[in-house]
Amino acid sequence: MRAWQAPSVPDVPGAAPRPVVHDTATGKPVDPTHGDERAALYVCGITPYDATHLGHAATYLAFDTLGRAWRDAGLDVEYAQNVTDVDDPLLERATRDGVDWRELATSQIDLFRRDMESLRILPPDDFVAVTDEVDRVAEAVAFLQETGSAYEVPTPDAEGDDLYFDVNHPTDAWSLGDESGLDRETMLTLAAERGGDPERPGKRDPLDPLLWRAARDGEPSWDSEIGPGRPGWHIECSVIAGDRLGLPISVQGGGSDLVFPHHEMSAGHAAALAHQPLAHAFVHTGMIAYQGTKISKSLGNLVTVRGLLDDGADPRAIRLALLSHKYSDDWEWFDAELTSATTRLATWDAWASGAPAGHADDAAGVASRIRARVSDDLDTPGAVAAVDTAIAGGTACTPELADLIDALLGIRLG
Ligand code: 5CA
Ligand code: ZN
Repeated sequence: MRAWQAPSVPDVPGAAPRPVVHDTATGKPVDPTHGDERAALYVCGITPYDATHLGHAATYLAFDTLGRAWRDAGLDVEYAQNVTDVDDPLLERATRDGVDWRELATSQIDLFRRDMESLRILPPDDFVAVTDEVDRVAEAVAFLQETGSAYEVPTPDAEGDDLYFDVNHPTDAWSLGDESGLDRETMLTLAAERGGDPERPGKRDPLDPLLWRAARDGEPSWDSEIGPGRPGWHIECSVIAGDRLGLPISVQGGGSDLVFPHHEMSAGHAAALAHQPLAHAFVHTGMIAYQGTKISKSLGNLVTVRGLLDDGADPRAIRLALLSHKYSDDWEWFDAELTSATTRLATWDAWASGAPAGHADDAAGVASRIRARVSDDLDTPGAVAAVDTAIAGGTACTPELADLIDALLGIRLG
């Protein structure tokens, strides 16, 4: 499906160091490309039933920064992102609001595209709706069934049976806990909170996740080689990442709410399908809270990108406010974040558009500090501080330095 309009990214002479990022699976900083000239990024996309909130924006901005850092280091980047355009939360919201689920998804995907464009987020090369991949998912589930990783759970209220993944079926490249490192009790709690069904009778293991939901009355379904139904959640990302990028990819990304079960199970499915690990690194953004709780569509404590823009915010100030926090931290949004980012942006703009007073010689040093900070686990607060320090110290903003700020931080000054 069509992604969104790419922002311009200046080419800047010289090259940044190769980025290292924190890998959740090993708990260590790694170069997830393993020294390759190609970097393959998959980021879990939205479930389109409500507007893009600041938590989404921060997550996609973190991986935008990684893409920019890779490009600046001279790598070829391939990027895929899904859209979960059929799933229980979307269907429930459509029913609640009395709208067609397809129309709800289409309108929210459009809004998301506009928000991403406003924030100058680099689009994925492949922006993939799950409803366009149902055949591929069914084919993958059929393969898992043939090879012993998938089994039927009796489903009296459906046409055919639901299919589940057997987390204990041995695979070469994954065993339960490899990605998240969590103990079983925590896994059971998180599975129940995050779309799993540990209580469902008839499963081999309470943690086994749904691969294929057999057709029910009143629910969307597709005919397929495994009968009529629709994809489970985790398998969509394993199939799309594998098909579009080839396994293993460099980075599987998303918010920390996806560590378990989503990324753990996606890794399990990928291993069972391809005898390969899903990714060299699993990179997770922290959760942004508002009014004391994680911002969430289901909780309703939303600060939306659209709302801030409609109130007159400069999209660059939203970007700068988010970049002033470390991507992997959990933090809380206060309205004052935007005020201070707007003030900082005005100072930066005046610096870039003023007469080039100050020491031009130092500009190259500032550029390498920004590059060093961003490639060190996307330390954008460090990069922002490097610009602040340069301004305070009287360094001139050369056109090359302004281009580097644009290329890495996505903020065009002046
Ligand atoms: N469609 C699935 C992924 S396959 C999904 O989680 N969709 S989502 O719309 O709920 O979230 C989209 C992305 O935003 C995910 O990477 C999620 O981890 C991230 N996200 C959601 N809420 C927050 C938050 N409060 N702070 C930071 N990131 C968040
Ligand atoms: Zn996903």
